Amino acid sequence: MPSQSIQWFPGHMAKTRRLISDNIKNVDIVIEILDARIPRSSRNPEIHMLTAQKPSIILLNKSSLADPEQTKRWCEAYTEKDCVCIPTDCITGEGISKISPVVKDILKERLERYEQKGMTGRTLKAMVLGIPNVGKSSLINKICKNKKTKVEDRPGVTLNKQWVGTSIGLDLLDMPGILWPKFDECIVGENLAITGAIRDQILDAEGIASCLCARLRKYYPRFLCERYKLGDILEYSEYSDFELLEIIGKNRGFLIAGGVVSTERTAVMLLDEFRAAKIGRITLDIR
Ligand SMILES: Nc1nc2c(ncn2[C@@H]2O[C@H](COP(=O)(O)OP(=O)(O)OP(=O)(O)O)[C@@H](O)[C@H]2O)c(=O)[nH]1
Ligand SMILES: [Mg+2]
Repeated sequence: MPSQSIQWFPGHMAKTRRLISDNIKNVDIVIEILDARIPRSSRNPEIHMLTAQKPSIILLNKSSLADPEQTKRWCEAYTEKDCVCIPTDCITGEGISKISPVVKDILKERLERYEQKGMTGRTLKAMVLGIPNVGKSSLINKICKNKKTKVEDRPGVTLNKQWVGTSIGLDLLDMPGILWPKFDECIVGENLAITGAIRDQILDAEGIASCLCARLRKYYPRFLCERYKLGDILEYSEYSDFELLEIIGKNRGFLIAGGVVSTERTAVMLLDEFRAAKIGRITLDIR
């Protein structure tokens, strides 16, 4: 299970940080993509250091999987004087058409300067940053309406930088996902694991699914009880999160020899169903 003591910093994270610092001077703006289901846990605490205070916009992506009320609150919280935050979804297309006008508005003084110098029609350049698997490459494909970058449902697909031209006056730089060396709180690591930003192969599925049970019973008990036929959540107040996972497996008939519940299969199922929003539209960082 991820915890403060575990270092999530494989070699390519160091390479990605170098890639950011080497290329940041060539861009006008940073598009920081957060996962709308974990707007706090998916925010890189190092980002300001790495991006040298470039203008930025924040996208809360995968918004169709997140709790709409929470997305609204997080957007308001992240929209400040120098920062605009919009919810987006690369599957439904929500918010995608707002990106270009917002970027041009933030950079309007720069655009005016270019115009005064006779450099009209200069394409703006944006670096797309965010944690692994958050949808950086998907966003670029959606904007350029073409499958220019490789997309897969696992973290660590994009391994190098890639410039992609678009028809909206914006060149986009796809980048590998970035995590940071140490999480300040266990919750951050757990949320990143639950949503799929950390390779499942290095995780303990039952531990992570138990963390998900903890969040769901606390914040979305009705969704949890409805999906897994649990009745009233209060009946389980004496049960640990792992015991609750066992009950879910029992109700689903995930049994092995001797009538024992396969908590491993149950864990994988619960994480899959959460990631596909089958339990409901859920946000794990509650505001
Ligand atoms: N539901 C939903 N799925 C999305 C969205 N954006 C991306 N995905 C899915 O998330 C997975 C990862 O997408 P990618 O675009 O490869 O993510 P990435 O940030 O480029 O990932 P890395 O290159 O590994 O860092 C794919 O299965 C996408 O289809 C979204 O807005 N909504
Ligand atoms: Mg990618």
